[in-house]
Amino acid sequence: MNYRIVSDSSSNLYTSKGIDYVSVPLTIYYNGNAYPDTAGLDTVSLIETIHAEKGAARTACPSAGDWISAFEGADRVFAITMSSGMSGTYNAACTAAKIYMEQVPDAKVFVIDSLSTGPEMQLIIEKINAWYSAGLRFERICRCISLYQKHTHLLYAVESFNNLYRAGRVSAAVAKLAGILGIRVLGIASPQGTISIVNRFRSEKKALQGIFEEMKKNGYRGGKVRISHCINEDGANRLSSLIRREFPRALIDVLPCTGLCSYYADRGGLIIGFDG
Ligand code: X90
Repeated sequence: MNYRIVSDSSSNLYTSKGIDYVSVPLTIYYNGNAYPDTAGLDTVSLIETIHAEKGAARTACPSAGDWISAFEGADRVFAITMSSGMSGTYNAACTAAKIYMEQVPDAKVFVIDSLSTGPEMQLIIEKINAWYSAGLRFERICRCISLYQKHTHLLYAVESFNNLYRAGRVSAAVAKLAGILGIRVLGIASPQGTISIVNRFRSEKKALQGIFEEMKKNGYRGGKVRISHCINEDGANRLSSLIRREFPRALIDVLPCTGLCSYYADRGGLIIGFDG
């Protein structure tokens, strides 16, 4: 049996160790150019350019055809998508799974709506890998993943909701919360996989403390934390230290956001996935 994990690029992972892994890019369109969110993208330079030019970009999710191409050659596929509450990528993956299973009758594709994005998708991908290495069968992993998702969470602290507002993903009222210089807004992925606001802070230091408090409120007890940052490695590292002060054995990993999450989390943004 040929197993594969396929996720859209909002997972921030272009590659992954373990089972065969393929990332399906979302695309950023800016100034008449298409920037697929692939390993070839210079994310930092694109984000800095959009900022410097005060420009507006738009994004598009992969098509069902893109997902099918990523499935090809595999008989057992775990397809992990960004929240269906935020993007059409989940619907595209479901259509692709249906077509692929008709075309390849022995193949099985399990589509997972992360109801989240970035680092929470990363946690799911790592878990599938761990269970696969432990020899669990496909159906068993599918059942276990649905249970695991009840124990993972996503928080984000951003300085701007501009791009999410432009894309119609947050209301004008929510966008205004982050509109004041220096203010950080802390949000959580709601159970429906949409943006929900938790609090506002006047400095990054307070925001980091706020993130940590919110993590504990959501059951964090020293387990896995995956932090993705948009041009803010310092902030991500400070959050790691804060967590380690209380939970010295915490399993923390810091990664830069790739294109899609960078564009929406915007400069300074932190996205945190954890289990608890
Ligand atoms: O289909 C598309 O073009 C993509 C649209 C995606 C819009 C949302 C991206 C969010 C990225 C920002 C904070 C995390 C919010 C997560 C809530 C579930 C990251």
